[in-house]
Amino acid sequence: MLPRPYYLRTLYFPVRRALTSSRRRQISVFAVILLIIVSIRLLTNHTKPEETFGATVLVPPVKGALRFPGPPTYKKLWTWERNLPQHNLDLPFPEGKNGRFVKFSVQVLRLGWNNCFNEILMNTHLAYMSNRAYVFPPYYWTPDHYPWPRSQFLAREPTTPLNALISGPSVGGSWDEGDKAPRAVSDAWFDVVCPRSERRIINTVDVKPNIGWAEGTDIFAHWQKILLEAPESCIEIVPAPWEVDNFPQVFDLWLWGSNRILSLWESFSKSPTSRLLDTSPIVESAVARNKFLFLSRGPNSTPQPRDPYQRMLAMHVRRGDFSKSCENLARYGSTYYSWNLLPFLPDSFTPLEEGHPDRLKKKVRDSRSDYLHASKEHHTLDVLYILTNEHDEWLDQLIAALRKENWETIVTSHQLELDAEQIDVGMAVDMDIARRAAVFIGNGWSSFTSNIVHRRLIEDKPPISCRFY
Ligand SMILES: Nc1nc2c(ncn2[C@@H]2O[C@H](COP(=O)(O)OP(=O)(O)O)[C@@H](O)[C@H]2O)c(=O)[nH]1
Ligand SMILES: [Mg+2]
Repeated sequence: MLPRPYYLRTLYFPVRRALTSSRRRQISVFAVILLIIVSIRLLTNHTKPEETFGATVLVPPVKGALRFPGPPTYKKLWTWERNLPQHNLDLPFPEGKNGRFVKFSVQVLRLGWNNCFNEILMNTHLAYMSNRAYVFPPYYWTPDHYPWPRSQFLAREPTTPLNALISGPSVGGSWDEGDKAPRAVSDAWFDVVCPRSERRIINTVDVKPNIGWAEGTDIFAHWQKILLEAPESCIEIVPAPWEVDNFPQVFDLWLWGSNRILSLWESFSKSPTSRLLDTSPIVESAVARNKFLFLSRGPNSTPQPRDPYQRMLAMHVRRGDFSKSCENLARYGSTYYSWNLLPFLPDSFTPLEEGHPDRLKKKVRDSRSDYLHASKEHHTLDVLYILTNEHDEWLDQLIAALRKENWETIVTSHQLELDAEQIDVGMAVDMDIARRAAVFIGNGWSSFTSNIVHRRLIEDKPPISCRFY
């Protein structure tokens, strides 16, 4: 036998030595640890692929399980927001160091995005009508809605820059050409331009009792007068003590959930705050990236518009925490939420009914036929998009029922391919797809649905295309 080359001997003998006693124990421990890590990774992997419609469906994460990719840092976007051009003390009035500002420190935080969003928009409108710059905060997540578990939080409290979620005047975008109204500024800039010592503080406890449960337009006019007439540059509106008012917002939940909000539709829907509201570039990129999912899968002979959104019916299946909320809403005798109450929409409020899949199937069928019937051009609706915060058996039953209803393409939120930032703004991505769809069916009690309806109506989508179940 030929002698073993020297380098092999030196490699070989140490291993032989290692396999004795303690080294062998070390290797076994390492192997067990590796096995545990691999098993955890496999068990918590959120992308368990399933085959449906010939496409891979991504099963959403198990609650509390690790999610990959992890949360975004938004490092560049935070810097971009910090450097907005209106963050400049030298700008002429009504911007700059002598500008006019109003910060709504009463705005709801740590609630669903849409409860925050409708308030952000109405407060922007009020600031604009008072010739003051609106001060925008980041979005503070409620941990239950954040797409990642606590173990993956990058900060004690997750926040998202508002410019990731929306674009337009509410987040510092320009007003109409030639409009000299001051542009919105970030709350960090407000601290620079309006140090605490220079702020006039208005507590809602001194204002709200005077207007009580008035019409939306009266509440708006009351605040507008105060903000317009105040000579101070810097105003901060702070909440009444909790014991006095547990909904201390300027436009509070009692208003959003009642017909009193409707008197504001006329001015709000025509306002530049509504008209210039836009989709954020991050949301836009997520929608574009997933467009192929919606392209026609029907026969070539079917007359089809080339734009898949013109062939789409989108349905917001609001589940999860809402099953409980619905019981409460029924108990309080609550009506639809906000713009879902607009009287010219085809589906008016009916007392809460069980959201059975068969009822939703009928709603989809009727909404499709009502729309096609009312439509002057020849249309095809063959793409169904289900936007949802849930993946459970109930949803599977619904999809199975709808599959029998001649939909060539059925896609749900869980099939979207998204990177970390796009996952973070996932609700806005779903809302944007629903905004574009020819027909939208939503949950009348949901602010998520109501904000989709708002944008659809601003863009002149016909009322017959906005339905509720
Ligand atoms: N991506 C996505 N998230 C949803 C959907 N429905 C609810 N959610 C999540 O649940 C939250 C619901 O809160 P909110 O936006 O205030 O709407 P509301 O509670 O229905 O009035 C959203 O902000 C999302 O985080 C959905 O269809 N798609
Ligand atoms: Mg909510």
